[in-house]
Amino acid sequence: MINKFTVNEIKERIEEKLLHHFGREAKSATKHQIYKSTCLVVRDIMSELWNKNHDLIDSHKQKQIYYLSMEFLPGTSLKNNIFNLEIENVFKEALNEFGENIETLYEMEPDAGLGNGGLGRLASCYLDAIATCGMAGHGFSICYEYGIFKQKIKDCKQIEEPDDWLNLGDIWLIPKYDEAEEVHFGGKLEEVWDENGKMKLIHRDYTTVIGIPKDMLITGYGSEVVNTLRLWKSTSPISINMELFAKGKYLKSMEEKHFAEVISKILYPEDAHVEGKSLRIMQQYFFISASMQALVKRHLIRFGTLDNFHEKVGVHINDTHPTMAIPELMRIFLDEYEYEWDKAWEIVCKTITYTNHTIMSEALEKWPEDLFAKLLPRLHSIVVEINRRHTVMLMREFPNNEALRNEMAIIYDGKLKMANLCVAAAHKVNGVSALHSKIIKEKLFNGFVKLTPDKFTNVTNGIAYRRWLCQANPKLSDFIEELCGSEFKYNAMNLENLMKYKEDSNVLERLSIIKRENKIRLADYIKKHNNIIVNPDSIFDVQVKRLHEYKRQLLNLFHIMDLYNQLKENPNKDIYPRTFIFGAKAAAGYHMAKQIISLACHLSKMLEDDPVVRDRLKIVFLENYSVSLAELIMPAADVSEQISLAGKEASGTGNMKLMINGAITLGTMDGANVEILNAVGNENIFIFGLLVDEVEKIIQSGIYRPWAYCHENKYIANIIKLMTDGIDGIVFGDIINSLTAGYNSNADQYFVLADFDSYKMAQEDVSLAYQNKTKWGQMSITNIAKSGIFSADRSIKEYADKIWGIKPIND
Ligand code: 26W
Repeated sequence: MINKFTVNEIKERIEEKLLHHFGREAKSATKHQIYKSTCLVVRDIMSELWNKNHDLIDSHKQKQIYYLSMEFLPGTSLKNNIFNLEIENVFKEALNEFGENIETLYEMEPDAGLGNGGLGRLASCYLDAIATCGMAGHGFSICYEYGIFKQKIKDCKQIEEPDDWLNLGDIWLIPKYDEAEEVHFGGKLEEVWDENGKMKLIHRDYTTVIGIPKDMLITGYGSEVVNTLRLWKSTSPISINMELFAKGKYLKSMEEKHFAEVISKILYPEDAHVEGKSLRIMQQYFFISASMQALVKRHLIRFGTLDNFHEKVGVHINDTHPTMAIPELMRIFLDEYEYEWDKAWEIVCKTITYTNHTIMSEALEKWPEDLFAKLLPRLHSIVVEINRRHTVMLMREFPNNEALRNEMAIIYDGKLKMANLCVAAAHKVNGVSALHSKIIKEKLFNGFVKLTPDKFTNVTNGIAYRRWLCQANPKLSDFIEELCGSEFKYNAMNLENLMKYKEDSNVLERLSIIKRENKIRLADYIKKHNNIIVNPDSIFDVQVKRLHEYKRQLLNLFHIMDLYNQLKENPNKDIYPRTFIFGAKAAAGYHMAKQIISLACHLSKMLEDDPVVRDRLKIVFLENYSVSLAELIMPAADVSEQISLAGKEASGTGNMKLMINGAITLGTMDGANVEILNAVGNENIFIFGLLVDEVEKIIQSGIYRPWAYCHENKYIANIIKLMTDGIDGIVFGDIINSLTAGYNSNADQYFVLADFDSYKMAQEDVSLAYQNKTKWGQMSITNIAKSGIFSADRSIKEYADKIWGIKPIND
């Protein structure tokens, strides 16, 4: 257990920070100063723990895991750290004595939004769980100066604004200037023969970029282990070229500095879509090279040799974005420590593990070889050699299957295929849900499975459920504690004790009151931000996630347009009131996604302007969906929309956050929805839509004719007509075209029209079920009770066991 502090101690510590950092006493300090001082006190407490367990780790010389990810989405830290350290009460009181409310301070903190969506948030949930489980595991990423853009909706269109989170957010970052690393770009390779007749490659004329670590300390719940998320900021060794400056070439004199600083300037707001951009390659290499050099140095200090590197260090690759860790470690072993290829390769393979997060072909990284070679000549030469050896092996194993060999190649058709490099090198590869892991084994990596079946495994995603339940939904969390005790905060499986109350009408009533209070809290936010008054007794039907066609926000909108058409045809139609809540950012260059946002917003206006429908149907599009906004939305949801085309959503994690807050899933047999169904049973979820195999069959046979639906299905025909006539005066031609265009075989790629009927029926079931209060309450409590398996603590224990081979520090 963590050291307990008295209110006075905390007060004194805050006063000390105010005085020494801001030259102020509490009575004259500004809110910002109090906020920052409070954060600094929490940071100190974490640092004290960090130092304590660092000594322990050093003395045990245990293996540590390094989780490499281009993205982390921590959201806010103050509330989370105070909760994890179980010191909220003393802070509350201490701040009270300064006349300050802790909640107000929580609200001041900007989100650290260094990620796009699921992949980044998962990385942050996992760091929380690693610390909670008492393990040594650290993150490495980039200290983006600008995180994921701030989304504004103006005239029903998405506008992107820069997110300068460091303004207040940097309070959590501890710069470590003396641990900076040099990273080299460009230049050329030269062959040099040494006196023993051995050829060495020398890298010359490169540009140097400096990586400066900014460390964020990571706490776990009820744990003394504090780990590190190391974020690298790029800078230049030369701030100004004085020679050029003296010649009056002012811009040129600062070119090198700009080149270096642009690397960590901004997060690519691209989700599940890659473009072969040189800045992205530089970002990847920058943080990988700095991280690997730092790891190797640290290992040498601890052990004096690299021979046991893989026994003490595990490097985990979060999707392919950090793949360069493989050739970069090879480079360090070969060039800097003069290892032989085979020995180096063996150690590297035993060090690397890899998680795949998507099978969408547009999201699989394939770098143009010429670009890669130009930016990273030494790494390129190493990948060429890895590929040469890989090809020899493939020739031996599959002599008669050229197609398979090409598919499995690391370099093919002028491209570096990063996923294949990962699978070739990693000793463990996993997918993120049972279904997804099955698909990667049967499809994407089938050739590799034939060679090394044991390499492949599954770890179903999980969430830092204390953030999503205890912190985001204190009323529900307190009620669970009242019923079942606090054990569920340590072991999520204990939520299952709630099943005892499934028939208890008082408990169900209390749950529905809590839900209503959370809906009112969200309704207040909606009133303030969207100026829409929503009815807390309507069904809150929620779809919050990145905007992507495969996630099918459009199918949701189709259903709403259908309801609208029905109400217009028969104003007396009995439709149970619904509030459809959307939150979604679209990648700035993703035209169709932006059109869909626009459609949602215009539809929202059209419904609101229509007195016949507005009390029964509402759309609320909440701008700037983020971790903090999610914390407000999840507790208020009745229905969780998880309606991706089967086979496309690797796992989903929003589905788990909504489930634990008592929302009922309306979903396809995709990703972790399948496991949610297994956990709660058929009667506590609404499943619809084509199955993976059915989708596959339709695609294979080439029989899909989306435009036929426009003639044969009157509901679809009416929706298309509505969109053609104009919604709030706008005709959404591109959307209509994308679904039905001519005889284009790509039309309706994600089977919106094929799944429409089935979705519509499931939605009718939802409306009916909701009107039976007891039944709905029982469904809801079952969902909460069965959500324990989706705890990130469970996922992390599986990673530790099956993939990383690590144990808690104190074991
Ligand atoms: C810029 C290229 C790019 C490509 C892919 C950026 C980001 C990606 C990610 C793989 C997208 C992503 O976030 N995938 C999601 O990962 C979650 C965590 O495993 C899963 O729950 C989601 O289903 C998956 O879409």
